[in-house]
Amino acid sequence: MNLNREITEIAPEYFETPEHRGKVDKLFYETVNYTNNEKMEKYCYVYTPYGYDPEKQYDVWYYCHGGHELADKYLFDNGDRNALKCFLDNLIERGEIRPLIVVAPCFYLNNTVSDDQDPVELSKAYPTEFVNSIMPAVESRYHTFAKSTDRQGLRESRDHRYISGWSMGSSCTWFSVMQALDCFRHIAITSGDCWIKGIFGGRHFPEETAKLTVESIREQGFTSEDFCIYVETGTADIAYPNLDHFIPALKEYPDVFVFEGEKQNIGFHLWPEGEHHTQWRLQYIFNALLAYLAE
Ligand code: FER
Repeated sequence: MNLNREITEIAPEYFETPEHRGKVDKLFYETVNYTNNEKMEKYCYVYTPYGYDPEKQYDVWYYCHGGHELADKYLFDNGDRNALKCFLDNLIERGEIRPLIVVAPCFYLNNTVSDDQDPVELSKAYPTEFVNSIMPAVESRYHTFAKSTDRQGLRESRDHRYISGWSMGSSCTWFSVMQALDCFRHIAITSGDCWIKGIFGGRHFPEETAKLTVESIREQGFTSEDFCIYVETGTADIAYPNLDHFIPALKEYPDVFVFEGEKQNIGFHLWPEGEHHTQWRLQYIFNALLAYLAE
């Protein structure tokens, strides 16, 4: 892991179809609609690397999509026209990252985009589904380091779990940090701030947002040694002012966020001119993967 790894553009060859390709499955799971407590079936997408061997254990990386879009465009198996899958295949084939499982979950009810649901409530509810339904569905079906998929099993295997998000998926990720840090150690935030104080709260209330984030981590019994977080956006991205206010406010709490030195647990990276759209999204996640997984 290198939280200070220099950001690099994705070279064109990573978009070429490699010889050895992984697979993407659509995995259905039971969950509960958080608005009315009724049972609901949903799905997520699961990438398994080329040569996936159910006898071996794999790290697992979750990557949550943004607002007004769905997991369906993040990971799919359609030749190799899926950019994320294509560069995962290439990174693994070249031995640049170790083989792992990558999951694209969906935070919308019924896997359907909706403007009726409040984005803050949706992302606040996400960690419950994530830990109670998504992780158990994935990690009982595929071989990760979880010996069981109850909370205890997820807790004991947290060192092998990475969670990440894009845009509103980053709001889901911040809420997951605040509610379920016992279930994962590695966090990657791309272009999204923490919405505990409302939409764009990281910009409007940076000190309070930082304080609430830190308090929730302390209340869960964790310090800076128990997790790490890689944050990335671009200077022309709408998330930039939000993160640029919020992240520096975390510097007030060196027991939880260490920005440099041997015990560093947070890295903040800015792409000059980086914007809030798909091409940049891919650059951001490519670099987050390498920061954590480069061999
Ligand atoms: C942010 C900037 C933009 C953010 C989310 C968005 C969670 C989402 C925008 C959209 O869905 O259109 O800082 O943080």
